[in-house]
Amino acid sequence: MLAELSMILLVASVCRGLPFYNGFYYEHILNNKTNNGNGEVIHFNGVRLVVNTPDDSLFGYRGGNVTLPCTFHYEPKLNSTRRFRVKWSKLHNDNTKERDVLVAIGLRHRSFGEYKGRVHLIQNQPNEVSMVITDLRLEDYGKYKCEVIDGLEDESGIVELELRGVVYPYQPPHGRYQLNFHDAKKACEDQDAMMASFEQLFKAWEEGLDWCNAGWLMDGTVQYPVTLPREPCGGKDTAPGVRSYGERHKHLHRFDAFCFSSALKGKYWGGNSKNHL
Ligand SMILES: *[C@@H]1O[C@H](CO)[C@@H](O)[C@H](O)[C@H]1NC(C)=O
Ligand SMILES: *[C@@H]1O[C@H](CO)[C@@H](O)[C@H](O)[C@H]1NC(C)=O
Ligand SMILES: CC(=O)N[C@H]1CO[C@H](CO)[C@@H](O)[C@@H]1O
Repeated sequence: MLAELSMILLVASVCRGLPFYNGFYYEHILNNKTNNGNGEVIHFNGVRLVVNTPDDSLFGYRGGNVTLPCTFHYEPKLNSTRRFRVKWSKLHNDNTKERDVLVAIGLRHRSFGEYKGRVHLIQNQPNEVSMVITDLRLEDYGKYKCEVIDGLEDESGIVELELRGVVYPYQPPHGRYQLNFHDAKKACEDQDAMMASFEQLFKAWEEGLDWCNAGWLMDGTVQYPVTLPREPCGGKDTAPGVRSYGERHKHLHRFDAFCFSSALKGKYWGGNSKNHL
């Protein structure tokens, strides 16, 4: 009876320690973690898994390739190699949701959604799990999470990818402030571009973009960049900066648009908006 009870406790406490069940994880627990008999899993030699990613953003061009670096090591160093699983995911712009990009276990790997066939791992060293994205798309910019999972631990690092490109204001031929959010998004896409993010507009402002008409951004806000404060542009006595009208009604309110376009070095895809620059 006592033996039976301790058996149940053991199983219960082992299960409680698992964030999720899959065969892979469980196998490691059984083989690579010791059990002190009280149903408590002891950390294998106090080994810590460390994942390294670069602090600085990486830059790519649409149509180009980019490598998102990621390596890991154990502290203290292990004498033998361990099996691990790698998962790359993309964080949503508000950092809450994630989307799977690539999952690899040993030599098997799988890519997902719009990344299918465009991503692969490179492992030039045993502990490298960098990911290459080929044929970069405008929507690929953002934060990627490199997650290494083994029986002991699950650690991750973040890599930020930016696309080099041009932000430009767009106003349709029939005049100013004609576009609701959805029209603006489509107008950018029709020019082989995408609606700009706030970060992209801010960067363009830092590089000197000055435009007096307010335009939609990807996050549903309406803003405009002012480098030289002046009377018809919000007032002479105001500070230069990106001015915001805040979030606007996506159907009812009408403004211009800020679009973002990127191309391999030497090419320029600006659509018909060159007139406006
Ligand atoms: C990107 O990588 C693919 C496959 O490795 C290669 O065929 C292509 O030429 C590369 N593109 C550029 C722009 O380097
Ligand atoms: C690795 O090997 C060295 C010497 O061979 C040994 O002292 C050390 O404890 C080993 N480390 C681990 C984590 O097994
Ligand atoms: C089942 C399993 O993956 N066991 C691993 C336990 O750890 C040793 C090295 O520490 C690996 O060689 C085994 O493959």
